Amino acid sequence: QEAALQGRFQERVDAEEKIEPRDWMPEGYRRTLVRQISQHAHSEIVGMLPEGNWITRAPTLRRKVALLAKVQDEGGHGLYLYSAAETLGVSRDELVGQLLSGKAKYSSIFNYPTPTWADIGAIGWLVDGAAIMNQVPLCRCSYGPYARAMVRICREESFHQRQGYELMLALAQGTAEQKRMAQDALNRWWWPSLMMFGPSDDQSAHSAQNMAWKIKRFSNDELRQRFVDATVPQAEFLGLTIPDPELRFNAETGHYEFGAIDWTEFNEILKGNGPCNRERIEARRKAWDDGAWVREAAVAHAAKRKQRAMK
Ligand code: FAQ
Repeated sequence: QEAALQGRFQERVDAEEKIEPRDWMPEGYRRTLVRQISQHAHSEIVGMLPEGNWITRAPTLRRKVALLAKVQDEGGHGLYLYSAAETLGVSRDELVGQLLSGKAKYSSIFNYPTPTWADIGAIGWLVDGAAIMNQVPLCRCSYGPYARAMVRICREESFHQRQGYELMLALAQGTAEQKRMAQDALNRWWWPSLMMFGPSDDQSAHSAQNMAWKIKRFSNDELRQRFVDATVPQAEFLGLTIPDPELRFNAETGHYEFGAIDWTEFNEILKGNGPCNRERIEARRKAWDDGAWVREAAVAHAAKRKQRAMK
Protein backbone atom coordinates (compact mmCIF):
# COMPACT_ATOMS: atom_id res chain seq x y z
CA GLN A 1 0.00 0.00 0.00
CA GLU A 2 2.92 2.33 0.82
CA ALA A 3 4.30 1.73 -2.71
CA ALA A 4 0.92 2.66 -4.23
CA LEU A 5 0.81 5.87 -2.19
CA GLN A 6 4.37 6.70 -3.22
CA GLY A 7 3.49 6.13 -6.87
CA ARG A 8 0.38 8.29 -6.70
CA PHE A 9 2.34 11.00 -4.89
CA GLN A 10 5.07 11.08 -7.56
CA GLU A 11 2.41 11.21 -10.30
CA ARG A 12 0.87 14.27 -8.69
CA VAL A 13 4.29 15.93 -8.40
CA ASP A 14 5.10 15.08 -12.03
CA ALA A 15 1.75 16.58 -13.10
CA GLU A 16 2.74 19.83 -11.31
CA GLU A 17 -0.09 19.49 -8.78
CA LYS A 18 0.61 21.25 -5.50
CA ILE A 19 0.96 19.06 -2.41
CA GLU A 20 -1.01 20.50 0.52
CA PRO A 21 -0.52 19.95 4.28
CA ARG A 22 -3.28 17.33 4.69
CA ASP A 23 -2.23 15.31 1.63
CA TRP A 24 -0.31 12.06 1.99
CA MET A 25 3.42 12.58 1.49
CA PRO A 26 6.51 10.38 1.94
CA GLU A 27 8.21 10.85 5.30
CA GLY A 28 11.45 11.86 3.54
CA TYR A 29 9.63 14.62 1.63
CA ARG A 30 8.20 15.99 4.87
CA ARG A 31 11.60 15.83 6.60
CA THR A 32 13.41 17.51 3.74
CA LEU A 33 10.88 20.33 3.62
CA VAL A 34 11.05 20.89 7.36
CA ARG A 35 14.86 21.02 7.06
CA GLN A 36 14.93 23.38 4.09
CA ILE A 37 12.06 25.69 5.12
CA SER A 38 13.31 26.01 8.70
CA GLN A 39 16.88 26.61 7.53
CA HIS A 40 15.47 29.27 5.25
CA ALA A 41 13.44 30.85 8.10
CA HIS A 42 16.47 30.84 10.42
CA SER A 43 18.52 32.49 7.65
CA GLU A 44 16.03 35.33 7.39
CA ILE A 45 16.01 35.89 11.15
CA VAL A 46 19.79 35.62 11.62
CA GLY A 47 20.15 37.65 8.40
CA MET A 48 18.59 40.63 10.17
CA LEU A 49 21.68 40.93 12.39
CA PRO A 50 24.51 41.97 10.02
CA GLU A 51 22.37 44.77 8.55
CA GLY A 52 20.64 45.65 11.82
CA ASN A 53 24.12 46.60 12.95
CA TRP A 54 23.91 49.71 10.70
CA ILE A 55 20.37 50.97 11.34
CA THR A 56 21.43 53.52 13.95
CA ARG A 57 24.35 54.65 11.81
CA ALA A 58 22.77 54.98 8.34
CA PRO A 59 24.20 58.14 6.74
CA THR A 60 20.87 59.81 5.84
CA LEU A 61 17.23 59.62 6.92
CA ARG A 62 16.26 58.20 3.52
CA ARG A 63 18.86 55.41 3.77
CA LYS A 64 17.71 54.66 7.30
CA VAL A 65 14.06 54.32 6.27
CA ALA A 66 14.98 51.95 3.44
CA LEU A 67 17.23 49.83 5.66
CA LEU A 68 14.63 49.65 8.43
CA ALA A 69 11.99 48.51 5.93
CA LYS A 70 14.34 45.87 4.53
CA VAL A 71 15.25 44.42 7.91
CA GLN A 72 11.56 44.38 8.92
CA ASP A 73 10.73 42.53 5.70
CA GLU A 74 13.32 39.90 6.64
CA GLY A 75 11.61 39.44 10.00
CA GLY A 76 8.32 39.00 8.14
CA HIS A 77 9.85 36.44 5.76
CA GLY A 78 11.11 34.46 8.74
CA LEU A 79 7.61 34.42 10.22
CA TYR A 80 5.87 33.27 7.00
CA LEU A 81 8.46 30.56 6.62
CA TYR A 82 8.12 29.31 10.20
CA SER A 83 4.35 29.17 9.56
CA ALA A 84 4.90 27.20 6.35
CA ALA A 85 7.14 24.76 8.27
CA GLU A 86 4.50 24.42 11.01
CA THR A 87 2.00 23.10 8.43
CA LEU A 88 4.26 20.02 8.27
CA GLY A 89 3.64 19.14 11.90
CA VAL A 90 6.55 20.78 13.77
CA SER A 91 6.17 23.53 16.33
CA ARG A 92 7.87 26.89 16.21
CA ASP A 93 9.39 26.27 19.65
CA GLU A 94 11.00 23.11 18.38
CA LEU A 95 12.45 24.88 15.36
CA VAL A 96 13.78 27.82 17.35
CA GLY A 97 15.24 25.34 19.86
CA GLN A 98 17.15 23.66 17.01
CA LEU A 99 18.61 27.00 15.91
CA LEU A 100 19.66 28.03 19.41
CA SER A 101 21.22 24.66 20.22
CA GLY A 102 23.28 24.79 17.01
CA LYS A 103 21.52 21.71 15.57
CA ALA A 104 19.86 23.54 12.67
CA LYS A 105 21.79 25.26 9.92
CA TYR A 106 21.23 28.75 8.56
CA SER A 107 22.86 30.29 5.52
CA SER A 108 26.65 30.49 5.68
CA ILE A 109 26.56 34.08 4.39
CA PHE A 110 25.28 35.57 7.65
CA ASN A 111 28.43 34.63 9.54
CA TYR A 112 30.47 37.45 8.02
CA PRO A 113 30.87 40.87 9.67
CA THR A 114 29.65 44.24 8.36
CA PRO A 115 32.46 46.66 9.29
CA THR A 116 31.57 49.46 6.84
CA TRP A 117 28.46 51.11 5.40
CA ALA A 118 29.39 49.73 1.96
CA ASP A 119 28.64 46.25 3.34
CA ILE A 120 24.97 47.20 3.42
CA GLY A 121 25.13 47.93 -0.31
CA ALA A 122 27.04 44.72 -1.01
CA ILE A 123 24.56 42.61 0.96
CA GLY A 124 21.58 44.08 -0.91
CA TRP A 125 23.23 43.76 -4.30
CA LEU A 126 24.98 40.40 -3.95
CA VAL A 127 23.30 38.51 -1.09
CA ASP A 128 19.76 39.47 -2.05
CA GLY A 129 20.73 39.02 -5.71
CA ALA A 130 21.86 35.45 -4.96
CA ALA A 131 18.79 34.87 -2.77
CA ILE A 132 16.44 35.87 -5.61
CA MET A 133 18.23 33.64 -8.11
CA ASN A 134 17.73 30.68 -5.75
CA GLN A 135 14.21 31.63 -4.62
CA VAL A 136 12.34 32.53 -7.81
CA PRO A 137 12.28 28.83 -8.80
CA LEU A 138 11.01 28.01 -5.28
CA CYS A 139 7.77 29.85 -6.17
CA ARG A 140 7.09 26.70 -8.26
CA CYS A 141 8.05 24.30 -5.47
CA SER A 142 5.72 21.29 -5.25
CA TYR A 143 4.74 22.06 -1.64
CA GLY A 144 1.90 24.62 -1.75
CA PRO A 145 2.46 26.62 1.46
CA TYR A 146 6.18 27.11 0.72
CA ALA A 147 5.58 28.02 -2.93
CA ARG A 148 2.93 30.60 -2.00
CA ALA A 149 5.10 32.18 0.72
CA MET A 150 7.94 32.53 -1.79
CA VAL A 151 5.86 34.69 -4.17
CA ARG A 152 5.63 37.60 -1.78
CA ILE A 153 9.12 37.04 -0.43
CA CYS A 154 10.61 37.29 -3.92
CA ARG A 155 8.81 40.56 -4.63
CA GLU A 156 10.28 42.05 -1.47
CA GLU A 157 13.75 40.62 -2.18
CA SER A 158 13.66 42.35 -5.52
CA PHE A 159 13.20 45.72 -3.78
CA HIS A 160 16.05 44.78 -1.41
CA GLN A 161 18.37 44.01 -4.29
CA ARG A 162 17.63 47.33 -6.00
CA GLN A 163 18.18 49.28 -2.80
CA GLY A 164 21.58 47.60 -2.43
CA TYR A 165 22.63 48.21 -6.01
CA GLU A 166 21.57 51.85 -5.85
CA LEU A 167 23.57 52.26 -2.65
CA MET A 168 26.65 50.72 -4.34
CA LEU A 169 26.13 53.01 -7.33
CA ALA A 170 26.09 56.10 -5.07
CA LEU A 171 29.36 54.96 -3.45
CA ALA A 172 30.98 53.94 -6.74
CA GLN A 173 30.20 57.37 -8.22
CA GLY A 174 31.20 59.19 -5.03
CA THR A 175 34.59 60.26 -3.70
CA ALA A 176 37.71 58.13 -4.15
CA GLU A 177 37.34 56.98 -0.53
CA GLN A 178 33.71 55.93 -1.10
CA LYS A 179 34.65 54.00 -4.24
CA ARG A 180 37.45 52.29 -2.31
CA MET A 181 34.92 51.24 0.38
CA ALA A 182 32.59 49.83 -2.29
CA GLN A 183 35.43 47.84 -3.86
CA ASP A 184 36.54 46.54 -0.45
CA ALA A 185 33.00 45.35 0.31
CA LEU A 186 32.76 43.61 -3.08
CA ASN A 187 36.12 41.93 -2.39
CA ARG A 188 34.82 40.52 0.91
CA TRP A 189 31.29 39.52 -0.19
CA TRP A 190 31.90 38.06 -3.66
CA TRP A 191 33.14 34.57 -2.79
CA PRO A 192 30.80 34.07 0.19
CA SER A 193 27.89 35.00 -2.13
CA LEU A 194 28.90 32.26 -4.56
CA MET A 195 29.00 29.81 -1.63
CA MET A 196 25.39 30.66 -0.72
CA PHE A 197 24.20 28.38 -3.54
CA GLY A 198 25.53 25.38 -1.63
CA PRO A 199 28.10 22.68 -2.46
CA SER A 200 28.96 21.88 -6.08
CA ASP A 201 26.58 19.43 -7.76
CA ASP A 202 28.86 16.42 -7.29
CA GLN A 203 28.96 17.11 -3.53
CA SER A 204 25.29 18.04 -3.07
CA ALA A 205 23.69 15.27 -1.02
CA HIS A 206 20.06 16.25 -1.50
CA SER A 207 19.89 17.67 -5.03
CA ALA A 208 18.86 14.61 -7.04
CA GLN A 209 15.99 13.64 -4.72
CA ASN A 210 14.89 17.27 -4.26
CA MET A 211 14.75 17.75 -8.01
CA ALA A 212 12.69 14.57 -8.46
CA TRP A 213 10.28 15.90 -5.83
CA LYS A 214 10.26 19.29 -7.58
CA ILE A 215 11.33 21.09 -4.44
CA LYS A 216 14.40 22.23 -6.34
CA ARG A 217 14.10 23.12 -10.03
CA PHE A 218 17.75 23.86 -10.80
CA SER A 219 20.97 22.51 -9.36
CA ASN A 220 23.29 24.54 -7.10
CA ASP A 221 25.89 24.96 -9.88
CA GLU A 222 23.28 26.01 -12.47
CA LEU A 223 21.98 28.77 -10.21
CA ARG A 224 25.51 29.86 -9.25
CA GLN A 225 26.39 30.22 -12.95
CA ARG A 226 23.26 32.26 -13.60
CA PHE A 227 24.17 34.56 -10.73
CA VAL A 228 27.70 35.11 -12.04
CA ASP A 229 26.37 35.77 -15.56
CA ALA A 230 23.89 38.35 -14.26
CA THR A 231 26.23 40.04 -11.78
CA VAL A 232 29.49 40.55 -13.72
CA PRO A 233 27.95 43.17 -16.08
CA GLN A 234 26.46 44.94 -13.04
CA ALA A 235 29.96 45.18 -11.48
CA GLU A 236 31.28 46.54 -14.78
CA PHE A 237 28.58 49.23 -14.80
CA LEU A 238 29.63 50.20 -11.27
CA GLY A 239 33.26 50.41 -12.40
CA LEU A 240 34.25 47.84 -9.76
CA THR A 241 36.43 44.76 -10.18
CA ILE A 242 35.28 41.24 -9.26
CA PRO A 243 38.05 39.73 -7.08
CA ASP A 244 38.73 36.75 -9.35
CA PRO A 245 41.73 36.83 -11.71
CA GLU A 246 40.39 33.76 -13.52
CA LEU A 247 37.04 35.33 -14.40
CA ARG A 248 36.51 35.49 -18.17
CA PHE A 249 33.68 35.47 -20.66
CA ASN A 250 33.51 32.42 -22.89
CA ALA A 251 31.96 33.60 -26.16
CA GLU A 252 31.28 30.05 -27.27
CA THR A 253 29.19 29.05 -24.27
CA GLY A 254 27.88 32.57 -23.58
CA HIS A 255 28.83 32.17 -19.89
CA TYR A 256 31.46 33.59 -17.57
CA GLU A 257 34.03 31.10 -16.34
CA PHE A 258 35.22 31.68 -12.80
CA GLY A 259 37.97 30.51 -10.42
CA ALA A 260 37.76 27.71 -7.86
CA ILE A 261 35.67 28.27 -4.73
CA ASP A 262 37.42 27.74 -1.39
CA TRP A 263 35.19 24.99 0.01
CA THR A 264 37.35 24.71 3.12
CA GLU A 265 36.11 28.15 4.17
CA PHE A 266 32.50 27.06 3.49
CA ASN A 267 32.87 23.84 5.48
CA GLU A 268 34.46 25.65 8.41
CA ILE A 269 31.53 28.07 8.52
CA LEU A 270 29.06 25.17 8.47
CA LYS A 271 30.94 23.66 11.40
CA GLY A 272 30.41 26.89 13.37
CA ASN A 273 33.91 28.31 12.91
CA GLY A 274 33.15 31.38 10.77
CA PRO A 275 34.07 34.90 11.87
CA CYS A 276 30.64 35.63 13.45
CA ASN A 277 28.96 32.23 14.10
CA ARG A 278 29.16 32.49 17.89
CA GLU A 279 28.12 36.14 17.98
CA ARG A 280 25.05 35.46 15.80
CA ILE A 281 23.76 32.58 17.94
CA GLU A 282 24.49 34.53 21.10
CA ALA A 283 22.42 37.47 19.76
CA ARG A 284 19.50 35.15 18.93
CA ARG A 285 19.67 33.49 22.39
CA LYS A 286 19.57 36.88 24.05
CA ALA A 287 16.62 37.99 21.89
CA TRP A 288 14.77 34.76 22.77
CA ASP A 289 15.41 35.21 26.51
CA ASP A 290 14.58 38.93 26.46
CA GLY A 291 11.33 38.13 24.62
CA ALA A 292 10.13 35.57 27.19
CA TRP A 293 7.79 38.08 28.85
CA VAL A 294 6.14 38.85 25.48
CA ARG A 295 5.40 35.17 24.86
CA GLU A 296 4.09 34.73 28.41
CA ALA A 297 1.88 37.82 28.08
CA ALA A 298 0.51 36.63 24.72
CA VAL A 299 -0.40 33.22 26.18
CA ALA A 300 -2.05 34.83 29.25
CA HIS A 301 -3.99 37.22 26.99
CA ALA A 302 -5.19 34.37 24.75
CA ALA A 303 -6.32 32.39 27.83
CA LYS A 304 -8.29 35.38 29.16
CA ARG A 305 -10.00 35.95 25.84
CA LYS A 306 -10.93 32.30 25.62
CA GLN A 307 -12.38 32.41 29.14
CA ARG A 308 -14.37 35.57 28.34
CA ALA A 309 -15.73 34.01 25.14
CA MET A 310 -16.99 30.97 27.10
CA LYS A 311 -18.98 33.08 29.58
N1 FAQ B 1 24.75 27.68 4.14
O1 FAQ B 1 22.66 18.82 -0.63
P1 FAQ B 1 22.66 20.30 -0.54
C1 FAQ B 1 18.00 34.85 2.73
C2 FAQ B 1 23.77 22.69 3.54
S1 FAQ B 1 18.67 33.82 1.54
C3 FAQ B 1 24.55 26.73 5.09
O2 FAQ B 1 22.99 21.06 -1.77
P2 FAQ B 1 19.95 21.33 -0.54
C4 FAQ B 1 17.48 36.20 2.29
C5 FAQ B 1 22.43 22.04 3.27
O3 FAQ B 1 21.43 22.56 4.11
C6 FAQ B 1 19.50 32.47 2.36
N2 FAQ B 1 24.27 25.44 4.78
O4 FAQ B 1 21.29 20.78 0.13
C7 FAQ B 1 18.17 37.32 2.94
C8 FAQ B 1 22.74 20.60 3.53
O5 FAQ B 1 22.84 20.40 4.95
P3 FAQ B 1 22.20 19.14 5.78
C9 FAQ B 1 18.62 31.30 2.71
C10 FAQ B 1 24.18 25.13 3.46
O6 FAQ B 1 18.96 21.57 0.53
C11 FAQ B 1 19.02 38.12 2.21
C12 FAQ B 1 24.17 20.45 3.01
O7 FAQ B 1 24.71 21.77 3.02
N3 FAQ B 1 18.01 30.72 1.57
O8 FAQ B 1 17.99 34.44 3.83
C13 FAQ B 1 24.34 26.08 2.45
O9 FAQ B 1 19.53 20.46 -1.67
C14 FAQ B 1 19.69 39.21 2.80
C15 FAQ B 1 24.23 19.84 1.62
O10 FAQ B 1 23.70 20.74 0.62
C16 FAQ B 1 17.53 29.47 1.59
O11 FAQ B 1 17.60 28.79 2.60
C17 FAQ B 1 24.65 27.40 2.82
N4 FAQ B 1 24.85 28.38 1.92
O12 FAQ B 1 20.38 22.72 -1.19
C18 FAQ B 1 17.99 37.63 4.29
C19 FAQ B 1 16.85 28.99 0.34
N5 FAQ B 1 24.19 25.46 1.25
O13 FAQ B 1 20.84 19.61 6.22
C20 FAQ B 1 18.68 38.70 4.89
C21 FAQ B 1 16.20 27.66 0.49
C22 FAQ B 1 23.95 24.16 1.53
O14 FAQ B 1 22.18 17.97 4.87
C23 FAQ B 1 19.53 39.50 4.12
N6 FAQ B 1 17.14 26.58 0.50
N7 FAQ B 1 23.94 23.96 2.84
O15 FAQ B 1 23.10 18.96 6.94
C24 FAQ B 1 17.64 25.97 -0.62
O16 FAQ B 1 17.34 26.35 -1.73
C25 FAQ B 1 18.53 24.78 -0.44
O17 FAQ B 1 18.35 24.27 0.87
C26 FAQ B 1 20.04 25.08 -0.68
C27 FAQ B 1 20.84 23.79 -0.40
C28 FAQ B 1 20.27 25.48 -2.13
C29 FAQ B 1 20.56 26.17 0.26
